[in-house]
Amino acid sequence: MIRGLHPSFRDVLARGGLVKVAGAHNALGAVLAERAGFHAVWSSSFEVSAARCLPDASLLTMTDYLEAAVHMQRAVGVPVVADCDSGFGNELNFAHLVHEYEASGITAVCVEDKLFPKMNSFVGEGQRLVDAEVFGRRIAVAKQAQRGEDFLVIARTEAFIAGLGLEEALRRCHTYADAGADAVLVHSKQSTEVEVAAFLARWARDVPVAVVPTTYPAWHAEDAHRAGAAIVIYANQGLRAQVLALRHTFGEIVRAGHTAGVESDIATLDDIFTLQGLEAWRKLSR
Ligand code: SPV
Ligand code: MG
Repeated sequence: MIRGLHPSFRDVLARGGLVKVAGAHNALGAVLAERAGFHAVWSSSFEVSAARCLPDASLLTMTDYLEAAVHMQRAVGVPVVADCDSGFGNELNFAHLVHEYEASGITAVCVEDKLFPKMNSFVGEGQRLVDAEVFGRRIAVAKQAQRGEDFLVIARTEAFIAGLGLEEALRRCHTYADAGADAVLVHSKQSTEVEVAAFLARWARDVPVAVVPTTYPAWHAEDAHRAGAAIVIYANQGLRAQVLALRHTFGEIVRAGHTAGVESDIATLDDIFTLQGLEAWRKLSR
């Protein structure tokens, strides 16, 4: 059942408190994230690519990512934050993506300052970034392109991922905030939160900061909030959980020759019917 109106991501941020976001790649994952209590869903380029067994390397098109984000947004009553990679090109592509996502009911996009085509942040070394001023101009164009007040643009820096250090991460985020970014996302692949916490300790702007604790999993959300983060994104844990669950279940069925041994580890059909919103659909034909 297509859900009704959802709040914008800006509304959710304005409520105050830490905004917890879970990554997903389809409507079912988004619904499960919402039901678990997440305030928003991250339409993850990593997950959307992995769901097609492709690397997160700018192989899919903006249309592919938009379609995935829209499927998620239609299924949930919380806002979807659309991961738009490095913006699919130059400032014209930034304007186009804002037009398309906003017109499709998505209220927040995130663009990162890596060169197109990009590679996932956790793959290898030598990530290369767009010049900060060029990226700042793209952010300004993205902000000019939105039609409504509500639409929110998150500017993500990959300065730490590229090994450029704290001063460069700060310089870039100041440039993007000056250009009109509504929030910044500071990504890191360190095994602790130290790098990101150092950024937060120096960030004095009235522009919310998002963090993605993938490689520093022990950082408690409330500690991230106390350190100054406004948004915490659990970008890919759902996908990784699904891989282990499927591998276990399929392996057991092949091994045992029947499904009795996995029944208690898998959802009931009634559970799936509920997630499908079956009751509401059945009422339509009564
Ligand atoms: C994603 O989930 O696609 C992200 C976060 O952009 S990361 O995979 O950590 O780059
Ligand atoms: Mg991504």
